Amino acid sequence: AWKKHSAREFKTKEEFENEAVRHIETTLARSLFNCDEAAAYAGTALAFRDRLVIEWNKTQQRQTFADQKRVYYLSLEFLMGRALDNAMLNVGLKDVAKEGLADLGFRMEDIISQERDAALGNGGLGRLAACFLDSLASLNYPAWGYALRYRYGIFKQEIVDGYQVEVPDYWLDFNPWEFPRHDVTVDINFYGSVSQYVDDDGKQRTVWDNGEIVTAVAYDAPIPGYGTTTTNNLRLWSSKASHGEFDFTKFNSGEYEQSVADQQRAETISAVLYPNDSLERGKELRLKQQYFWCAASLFDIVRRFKKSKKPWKDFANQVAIQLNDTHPTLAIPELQRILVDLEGLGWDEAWTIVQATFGYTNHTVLPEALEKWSVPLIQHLLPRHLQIIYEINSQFLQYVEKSFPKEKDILGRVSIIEESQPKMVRMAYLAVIGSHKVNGVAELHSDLIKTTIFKDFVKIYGPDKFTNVTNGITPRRWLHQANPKLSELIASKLGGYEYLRDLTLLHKLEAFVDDKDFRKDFQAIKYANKVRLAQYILEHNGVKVNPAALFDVQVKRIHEYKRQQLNIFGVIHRYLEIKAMSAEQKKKVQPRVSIFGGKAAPGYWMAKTVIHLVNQVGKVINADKEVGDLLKVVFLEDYNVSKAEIIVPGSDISEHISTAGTEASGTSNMKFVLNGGLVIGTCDGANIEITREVGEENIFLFGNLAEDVEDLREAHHKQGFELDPLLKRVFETIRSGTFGDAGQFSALVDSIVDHGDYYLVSDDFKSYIDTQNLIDQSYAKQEEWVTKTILSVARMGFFSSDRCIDEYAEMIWNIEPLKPETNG
Ligand code: 26M
Repeated sequence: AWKKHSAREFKTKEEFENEAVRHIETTLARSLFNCDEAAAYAGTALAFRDRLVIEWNKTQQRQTFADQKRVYYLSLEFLMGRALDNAMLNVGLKDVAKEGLADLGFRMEDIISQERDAALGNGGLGRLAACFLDSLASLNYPAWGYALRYRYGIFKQEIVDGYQVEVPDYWLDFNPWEFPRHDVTVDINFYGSVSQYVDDDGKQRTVWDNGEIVTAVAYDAPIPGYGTTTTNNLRLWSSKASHGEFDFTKFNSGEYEQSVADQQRAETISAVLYPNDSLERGKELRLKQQYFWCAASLFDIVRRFKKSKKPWKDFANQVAIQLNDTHPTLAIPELQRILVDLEGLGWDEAWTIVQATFGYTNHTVLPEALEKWSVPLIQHLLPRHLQIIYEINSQFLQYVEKSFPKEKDILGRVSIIEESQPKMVRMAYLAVIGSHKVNGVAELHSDLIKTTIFKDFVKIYGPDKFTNVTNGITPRRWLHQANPKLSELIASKLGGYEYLRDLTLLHKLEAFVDDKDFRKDFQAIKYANKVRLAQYILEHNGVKVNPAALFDVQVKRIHEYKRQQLNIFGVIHRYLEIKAMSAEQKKKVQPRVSIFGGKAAPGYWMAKTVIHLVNQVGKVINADKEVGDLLKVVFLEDYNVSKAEIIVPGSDISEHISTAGTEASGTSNMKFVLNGGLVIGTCDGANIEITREVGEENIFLFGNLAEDVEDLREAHHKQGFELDPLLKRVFETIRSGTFGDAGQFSALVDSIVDHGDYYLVSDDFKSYIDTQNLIDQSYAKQEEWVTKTILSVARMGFFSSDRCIDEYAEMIWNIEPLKPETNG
């Protein structure tokens, strides 16, 4: 009797309306008389959710019975954005829903924009994890994501008087996409003590207990694939006091306040996403988050494995765990602890399993971003794990000593423990030692980690432990969803949407590069997307921009290494040039709109100064009648995934201008090109591979190369350097107070003039300006420009996250897809 599910299928708009209305009236208990956009969103979301849930259950059942290897992606961040549009497109019934909503008096865009972004991430690393989930499901890989269910995601950015102000992002008011699993809980231990005893078999055993216990509760979200019924799971852990709401023993004995305080203390663990994306600050709560999440996830994974009744030696044939950066590195000593202390395996046997299970992805070479935790802090919070880390280190160092008996210094260099005051645990080294594969995220980056931070480890383990998997993006969200008109035009030429499942098929577009109608349509779509972006800018910034101008976009986290300062100094230079022109000369200027967006970490003063400068420069230039439409400058508030979906399709040129060797990959560069924009960039990260794919005539590269950066910095230090004269003029303008009190910007200017210009802004300035001028000339030749953009789109197939996931699956995880049964 329980064999059949009662799937609420709908195929027609009438059936969709029935489902949506049923949810509005019964699930939400609302009368249709006051059905507003929020209610219409809820009804639509719940109707599609029903569809997903059925497939989700089936997928999980199928994966359990199939008895094959699964991959678990451990990431503290999943920057998912909105779910409804994605769900509608994946189920394939967006048009049906659109007609149904129209009958009910609503426009699809308005309904979609009711949803709050799931903003559980900072930037590139978190968005990559989200693209990976989409690809894993679309390619039918059995995969789960594990993260924390933050009550507050990345803060909302408000710009007040030109300054960034952080506002909390409480996103859980109404979230139809998550399912609380109050029956799936794990008790997590902190602090306490370690003791030893001899068990019944005479074996020496270690126990860790008597600490503080916090309970992890699972919340699951369905991850639907595109063009398949496979629906994977994203499991988010929420923390709560282990004794439930509050402790009644304490309550009854008058310790009510303490009881509530305990409850809050527990809930604090999953309360908020840390908003840094580079600087490591060593806060205890952050370490608690990491352990809480790693321990809950591993318990869950091991519990699932144990249900299969397989011997432990099969563990790594059933389980692959990928560490997204070093944030989940504690999973390594945790699995070793489970195997040795709880399951009674021998150390070596356990360690073999651990190494075979984990893979580690590195996302940065910036020294200030490499995670380190103080030994006393770990000793206090996780005493057993510290012992295990020391044992791992001791065995590793013995091995190194044996292999390199003559090298005195190597042991100190590669030790997991840095002999500083206090001692520190180097998490990246632990991650390398505990994994069977380590990968970088673009070719240059993967080469760099082998010659810099992990150089000694390449010697110790050999080069095969280190590999590259160049990042990718999902074409479903970043083309089909964000740019439906372009996606449709491409489908009309390629004979359908199959290219969304195999992006290399885009190469067939090259055949249409001279097709007049196609070019016209392609250009018209770009223009329409720019009109939409112009409307957005008018609404949110009150600045009227001309959609025929060249739209120049730099949207990403604000960081000195990403060099938004280079961009805004370039804008000031452009302004000065225009101001010096005669009316005749001005006629030849290519009008431009400079668009900035991105969040600064709340404690990162230099980054906040850059935001302030951009806003001040915009205020002056936008009001200058002599400049008019020739130059406009806007800073778009609160850049996030759903805003990227509007901004990316509306760009002509986007800036990816990090100091060479600092940006591991970059992924928005791929999104912009896929949407018919071109790139101005340095020879850094994935820009290099984009150049290889689209051809160097279709990208605007400039600046010094990674291999020269070190020497330039040294030269700055030893003999000082001559400031670029054009940049000097820019600084003089700032100092003269043109953009308000110059004191506000002195730290920024001084970092270049007086403090060695670590990010080589001055060294690259001339080359940047020249390249921007080249772009103006190139854009003026519209036919050539359109050719460049079409060819570029046609050549972007490589950058699908599907390719990327297939590479991980084959090289690192050794897993196979599990295809759902297909009908007919
Ligand atoms: C660290 C400590 C405490 C709190 C937060 C952090 C932290 C959080 C996120 C550190 C780094 C974080 O992300 C870094 C990141 O986004 N890296 C980017 O990863 C992308 C995907 O691989 C690359 O494309 C980018 O080049 C890289 O900067």
